[in-house]
Amino acid sequence: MIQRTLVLIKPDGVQRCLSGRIISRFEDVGIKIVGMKMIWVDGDFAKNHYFEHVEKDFYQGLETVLTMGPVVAMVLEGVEAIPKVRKLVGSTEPHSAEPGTIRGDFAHVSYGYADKNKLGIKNLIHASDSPGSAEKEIKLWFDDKEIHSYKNVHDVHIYN
Ligand code: 3AN
Repeated sequence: MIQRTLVLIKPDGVQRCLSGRIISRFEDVGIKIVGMKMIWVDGDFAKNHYFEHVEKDFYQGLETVLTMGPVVAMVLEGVEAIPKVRKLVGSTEPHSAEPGTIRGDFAHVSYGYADKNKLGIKNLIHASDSPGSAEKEIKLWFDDKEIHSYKNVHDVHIYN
């Protein structure tokens, strides 16, 4: 099934100049970028995006990290793109993320270190975790007119 998913290169990824290398991970597997922009969000927007975490102990650090600079927001499209992108991203804690994943290759910090130093965990990237959250998150970050249907060189091998 062809799915769309929301991916954010968070401010730590943008500021570490990793945007291009992260985007290449998705392009390399044939996943298509159908929407992309740079946006600097505020605390209210962050609370909407992370509504399910607002009451948690780590929320303030999470908001601080998401709002500390612009993010690169993308809508990606591909076959079972939601789980595939999550697999490419790797597990939430960089310390535990497998080598070969984006978080495992480009970050290493543990929850223990972040909590002890009262820091948000800087794990570079966000990716929708289910069809329901992808639908909500794409609506929150993108207008319909910012999402484009077009053909690229992978289509011939995906649709044929
Ligand atoms: P993911 O981004 O892998 O989908 P979620 O949705 O469970 O992870 O959590 C959203 C964000 O909240 C994570 N990306 C991470 O920055 C932060 N977070 C989640 N759990 C913790 C935790 N136990 N301690 C600190 N930050 C956390």
